[in-house]
This record gives sequence, structure tokens and C-alpha cells, in this order.
Amino acid sequence: KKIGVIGMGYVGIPAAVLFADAPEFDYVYGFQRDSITSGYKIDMLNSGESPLKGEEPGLDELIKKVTGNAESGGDGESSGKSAGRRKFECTSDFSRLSECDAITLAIQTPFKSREDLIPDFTPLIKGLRNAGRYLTPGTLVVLESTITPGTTEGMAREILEEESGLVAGEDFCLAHAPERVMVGRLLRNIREHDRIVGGIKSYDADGRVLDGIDSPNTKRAMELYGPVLTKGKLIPMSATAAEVTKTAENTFRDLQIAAANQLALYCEAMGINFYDVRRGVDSLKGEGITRAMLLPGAGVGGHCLTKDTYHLERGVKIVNEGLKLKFSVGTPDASVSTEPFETPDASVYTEPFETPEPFEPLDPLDFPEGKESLYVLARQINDFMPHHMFTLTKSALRRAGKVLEGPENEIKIALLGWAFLANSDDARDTPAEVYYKLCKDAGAEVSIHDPHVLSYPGLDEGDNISHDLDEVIAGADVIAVLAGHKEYFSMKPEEISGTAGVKCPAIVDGRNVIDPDMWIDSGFIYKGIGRGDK
Ligand code: SAJ
Repeated sequence: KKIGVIGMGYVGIPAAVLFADAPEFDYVYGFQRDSITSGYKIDMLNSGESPLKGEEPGLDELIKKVTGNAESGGDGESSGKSAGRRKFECTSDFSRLSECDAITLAIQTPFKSREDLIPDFTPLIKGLRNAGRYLTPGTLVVLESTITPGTTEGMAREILEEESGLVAGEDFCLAHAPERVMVGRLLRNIREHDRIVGGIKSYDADGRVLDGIDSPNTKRAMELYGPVLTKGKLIPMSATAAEVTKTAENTFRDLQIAAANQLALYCEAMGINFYDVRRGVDSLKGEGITRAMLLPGAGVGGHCLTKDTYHLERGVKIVNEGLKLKFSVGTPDASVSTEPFETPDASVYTEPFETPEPFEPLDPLDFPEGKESLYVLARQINDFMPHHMFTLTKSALRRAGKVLEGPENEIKIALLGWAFLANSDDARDTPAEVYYKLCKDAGAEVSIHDPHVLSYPGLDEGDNISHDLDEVIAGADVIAVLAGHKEYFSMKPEEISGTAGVKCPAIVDGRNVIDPDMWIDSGFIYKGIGRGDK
């Protein structure tokens, strides 16, 4: 049994090496286009190295093992190759897809920009065309990317059938098994998270629909993912339900964060401490009372929560339109059918034949004029938070007698935490970038500290980016914390205002990393998300 994984990124690589490590499978190809930007991954992986940045427990060893590069165990010396034979190979030769019994696609589905809310499926379409071109009968194709509901039964099926000339659900199997990994725990997440598996619909000999767990497409996908699960269970359902599950779980998380952010803004406006309220609300324990709140903060970044709401919103329309197309009935157009339309046998009907009303499923999105869905509003609240950080920065400076308007005021801002996630080097769609631009547009000089992030594309070269916290804070008029890196929890006000010689100490805490009283007692002007009490 050979497996092919298309897309050697932070989803495809751990998935491929876990398939390779499973005795149920004989060999795994990792397919990677030999492009300028990512061709380097092919040689790295084949020599047993991981091309992924950041710590991934167990991944380096597993890549070495399945590529036959593991040092022999026990004695610790790196003596010769281990007995392990190679079971994984990275290649740019997509024709080898024709050798595979199962093909998974782990290809990113980014949105072109924060502004236009349409996903860019180009990379995924390329992958689907490659898979279709070399698809052989009996193969299972699984999409792991986060996709708009309706894609597996729709666009993916169409492309695969068009390229291969085969029929999905009959000549080959097709399913969606969304990835649910977080950077930093890729292997653990794949092994331990429950795995949603959704095969497309099929039909039995009598033309009855086989969907969800009854679909052979779902069954085949369960056989593929079962062997790599240690703690996780398989959760079968329809392909569309699987797409909705993935986008909904992130949409709900975004919504919960927005609920916390909205309440934090209220607490600021009412002069109370959000965290008192949170502790109070969560004190209501007992069956059915779930832990109510996530954390407010400087914003929501990353490729997941900032996108999946829009995948879900679009999906409702796409799937709904599909249903309308499928069910829309009307009087057959006599010009179309070769036979004259059969007048129903009068003896059967007491009433003359009524043209059936075309099926009009309720349009779930016909909100009152100008209303947005709850989820889209949640997105707008979360996207507002870096703007609110800027408002808090201006008000902290005003209390220090300074004005953040125009370069002549020579305001220097120390921005701590560029990553979108605490203790991560991932800065995709980081809210820090929105805050940074607002500060620059207001004429401030910004110095940036992040202990993990290595590259800062698109920033003004004049800005000071450093891993030296004191250097970044030196001379700053205000410190703004935008990511909750663990380094920031141990900052001491006396160290900061002393050695760093901060001109006029003000701090705006976007991730609740410091104790306000300690800093206020040291003479700092303090502002914090949700801290209306300070
Ligand atoms: N955030 C808050 N408050 C919170 C939690 C998070 O402001 O209480 C912010 C974070 O600062 C970050 C953003 O939200 O900017 C996203 O944080 P995250 O913890 O959701 O990190 P992601 O986006 O990398 O991971 C999510 C996870 N989804 C769920 O927990 C439902 C992860 O399990 C998914 O695998 C991942 O999306 C994905 O790939 O879809």
C-alpha cells in the first residue's frame, strides 16, 4: 500500500512521516514542487532533516527514522545507518502518484489579503489537477486542507473527474479529513486529536444514497487514518459536514474570543476589571455550565481564525445553491423532451395536474437589510482590537502629556511581541502588524522585540528590530505588549525604567502579562485591555 501526500508543509510533513511509520503502509511519497521558494525541502527531507521552523517534538527523529537516516540507537555515537529501511521519500516527480493507493492533499488555502474575503484556491487546484492527472481506479483521494463547505462534493470532485476521466464515488474514493494541528505540537495533534472523516455520497445498486459512515468513501478514509491515531478516535460523517465541522470549530473559537473582547471593552467603559467578571462568571460550575470565557487581547491573528468564518459563510451559500439546483423542479419544457409531455392519466388524478412549486430552500442568509451574521460581527470585533490598542496607546501618552500625532512629536514606541500567538514564531496575519501601521501612520518611531520571530516582511528598514529587550525599550515613551510571550511575564518595572532609561514610562498591556499595581507603584502609566479599573 503506497500513500502519496501532496504539499510538504506543516500539515503534510508530519502526516506523511506518520503514515510511513505505520506498519500498515509500505511506502510514502511526499510530493513537493521543485520551486525556487520551496524546492530546498526535497533534499532536506530525503536526508532526514525537517525544513520546518520552530520546535516540533519528535519530528526530527521520526523523519530520520522513516528515511533510513536514524543513527543506531543506544550507544549514542552516530555510527552508520540504522537497520531501518527508507519508507518515506520526498519527490517532485508527480507521476509517481499513479503508484499510490491513497493520496492526501495538504495544501494551503490562504485568503489573498485581510481585505478581500475570498480564499485563493489556486495552489489547491494545482494539487487537484496533479492528483487527477495521475489518478488510477480504486485510489482514495483525501483533502486535508481547510476548505469552503461544498468544495469536496463540488470543485474537488469536478477537477478530479475532469483530469482523470474517472467517476468519483465509483472509480475512485473521495473524502475530506480536515487537519487540526497547531504548530509546536504537530505529531501529538495528529495522533491524539479525534479525526473527522467525511466521504462523499455514493449510491447502492438500487440507487439509494450512501452517506456519512455508510459511504464507502468514508470507510476507505477511516482505514487510512485509523493506523496513525493513538488516542484520537475516528468521527465519520458526510464530506460537507466535515467541512462545516472544521470551519465551525474555528468560527466558534473566534466568536468566543470576540465575546471576551466585547466584554473587555464594556469593562473598560465601566471602569471595572474584566478578570474579576471572568472569574465571577466562571464560578458558576455544575453540569451543563461550560467554562464561559476565553481571553480578550490585542487581536486575533493566524491563518485559521481570521479565515474560517469566511469559509463557513461562503459555504452556506455554495451548498445552498447546490441544493437549489439539485431540487429545483418545474414543468418539463416540452421543447426539451423528444416525447410529447405525457398528460397524466386523468383517472388517477381528481385534480388537474398542478405545476409543482419550484423548491425554494429558505435562504439562510437573507438577514434584515444591512445586518451581518453574528460570526462576521465577531470577526469585526476581533479585527478592531489592534485599533483599540492604538487608542489605549494614545490615551496613555496623553496622560504623560504627550501627543501621538505627526513625526514632529518624536514619539518612540516599543512594540513587544510580533507573533500572532504566544511563544510562537508564527506571525501570519498578526494583529501586531495592524497596530504597527497605525503607529507609523501617526508619525511614531517603532522598535520591535520578539524572541521567536525571525522575519518581518514589509517593515520600514529604518525601524529597530531586535531580540534585545533593553535595547528595544531604551528611550521609549510607551511600551505596548501585543503577544503573550512568556518572557514578558517576568519583566520588572524597576529594571525597565532604570537600565532602559525610558523617557516617560507608560505601558499598554494587550495580553495581560503584567501586574498593573506593581507597575503603577513604580511610576508607570498603565493601560490594559479589559482593565477599566486601572
Ligand atoms: N486568542 C485570543 N484569546 C484567546 C485565545 C486565542 O485572543 O483566548 C488569539 C491568539 O492570540 C491568536 C488567535 O487568537 O492571535 C488564534 O489563537 P489559537 O490559539 O486559536 O491558535 P491557532 O489559530 O493556531 O489554532 C486554531 C486552533 N483551533 C481551535 O482550537 C478550535 C487549532 O486547534 C487549529 O488546529 C488551528 O486553529 C487550525 O489550524 O485551524
